[in-house]
Amino acid sequence: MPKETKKEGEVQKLNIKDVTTCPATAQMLEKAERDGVETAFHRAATMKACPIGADSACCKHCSMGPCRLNSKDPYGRVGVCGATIDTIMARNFARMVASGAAAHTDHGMSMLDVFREVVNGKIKDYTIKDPMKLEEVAREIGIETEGRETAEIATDLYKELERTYVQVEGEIPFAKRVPPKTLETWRKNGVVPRGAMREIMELMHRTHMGVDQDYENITKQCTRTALADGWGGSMVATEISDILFGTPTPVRAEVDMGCLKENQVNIIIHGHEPNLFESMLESVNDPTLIQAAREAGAEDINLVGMCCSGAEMLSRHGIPHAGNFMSTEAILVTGAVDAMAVDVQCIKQGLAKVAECYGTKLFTTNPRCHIEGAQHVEFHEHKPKECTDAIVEMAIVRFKNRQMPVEIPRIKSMGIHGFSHEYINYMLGGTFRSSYTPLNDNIINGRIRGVAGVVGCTNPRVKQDWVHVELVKELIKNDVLVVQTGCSQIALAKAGLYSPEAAHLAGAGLREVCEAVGMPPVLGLGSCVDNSRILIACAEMVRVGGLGDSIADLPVAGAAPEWMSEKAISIGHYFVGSGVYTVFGVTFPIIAETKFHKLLFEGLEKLGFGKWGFTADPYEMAQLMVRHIDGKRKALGIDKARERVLMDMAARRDLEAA
Ligand code: XCC
Repeated sequence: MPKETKKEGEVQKLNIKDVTTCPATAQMLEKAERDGVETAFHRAATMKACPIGADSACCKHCSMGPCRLNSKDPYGRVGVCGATIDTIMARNFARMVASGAAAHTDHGMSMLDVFREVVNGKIKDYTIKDPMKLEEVAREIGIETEGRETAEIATDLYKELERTYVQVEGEIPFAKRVPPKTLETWRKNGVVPRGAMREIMELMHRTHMGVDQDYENITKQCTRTALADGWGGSMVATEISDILFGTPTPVRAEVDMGCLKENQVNIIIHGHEPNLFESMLESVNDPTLIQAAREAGAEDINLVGMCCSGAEMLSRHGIPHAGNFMSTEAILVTGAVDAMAVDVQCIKQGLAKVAECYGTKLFTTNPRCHIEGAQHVEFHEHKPKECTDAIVEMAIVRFKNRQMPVEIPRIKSMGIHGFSHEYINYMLGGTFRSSYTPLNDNIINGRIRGVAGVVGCTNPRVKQDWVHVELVKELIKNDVLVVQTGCSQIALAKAGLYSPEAAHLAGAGLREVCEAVGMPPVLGLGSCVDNSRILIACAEMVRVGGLGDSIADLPVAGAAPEWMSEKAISIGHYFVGSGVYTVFGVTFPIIAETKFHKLLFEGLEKLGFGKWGFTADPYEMAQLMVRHIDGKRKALGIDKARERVLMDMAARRDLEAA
């Protein structure tokens, strides 16, 4: 990464245009450097990634090591215990999956805890906002709903979904949603999850020193654990959040740092669990607190989201979103943030220092996540407003005593968000015949070539947002409909791809569908746990028919072009386990051409699963995905239809030119 030399007492200067394509973040990085404030971008420039760790050629699971193998000669030696490179890499990879799955599962469990207490009447501040969805989910997993009270169904649903976590034998409840042929593949390979806790525990055990030392067998449990995340922990998080807080429907909303307002008390919520954010939404609308803000000289209270809880609230309520993972420190540099409240996951410890530099109050709220230097105000689901009211009050005090000049980038982008699986169903099929049939039909007739999920983080090792945006532009140009979640969704929203007008960037076929339905060519589904909406959409595409019998038959692909977290690896692996070709960017933590690498990139597909792919280049990534989609179209015998449409497209172009 090009950089200038650092003088004593100064922050390492970056070539900012090399590290981000987000203009607001760039503006704030320049200011940070003027102010002598360091961010993760600066630390990434001065801290070279460990080359041994990057290749996963290091084992530190016991104190006979840590053992370092040589990634240039991976089979040249083994660890002290005799562990081969394949065992070491498989164990490291599996532990990333275990950690990522644990994060989503613990999040889902928290949602289920709230649901239980709402159902038994102990929590009064939240209610069941979407009883229709409650019934649908209950019906799908075999709970009787006919003529029963919502409370009764909810009690049964709680008991049933609890099995997702604690069950020790059998299959998790949402296995019932998996297309039969995909489920058959899972059963044949012994990877149907029993309960998420059991799978994660067993994976941690098997990757302990001296237990599972066969990379293929480790991968099996790794797949089972990842599936327990996608079809378990994450899916429960999404479904329960929809039931409690409402299922998203399309909503216009603004994204980027320009959502901050100079004359208002600005409060940012950053993290993952929607209950904190929902309560904050109540607090900022409390007339007493609004009055207090006005008395302090503010025009109002401005609530804004970041990262995944932001993406979720953007989808569900149209709350403005200020930016993705690599902008969380940069936004504090505006000096305009009066409080940032965080809960769990993707909260950089570096936030504490930047917040201190600008006098921003940084609050941790979850017992799982304290940060040295941040003020902890614990959030209790039974009395949620105690925490969020207190944070608003302290934000007002900070507003009143703002010490520094405020600089807010005047950049924001309007788009449409909130495309849940349920709404896609309705949007494509209409009120009285809601169905995925039109989607499948348009794929079969070739207007839409296929569907791609582009998701995941941003990472200071690559130019922020650039890989996401270039990849998605390439895909839609090639008539691939893109669905998104998390920080990737925010990257594209900032780039303006969430407006229906962005349809002109799509190929003729996709453009036609978008214009007919009035939708953007890129659909945002929410946060990272909401990747489970993509799984449900895939299952629905199989169920509707015409595109094969299993998810592995569908002309679909996935990508996380700028991933950084272990959760991303778990997500990637549950898509692969479900039958989807999934391409990651940045770097892949496995040595190419080893046996374990071949298993992930080729072998799993032969067993009926999907497979992994890797390239850091967005154009090559698009090519890999489009080629895979075309291969699936060919196997389904619908490639001819596509050719016909291509001719139609050419004919239309001639017409347009005439
Ligand atoms: Fe985190 Fe979820 Fe990644 Fe963004 S996309 S950096 S995991 S906030 Ni979820």
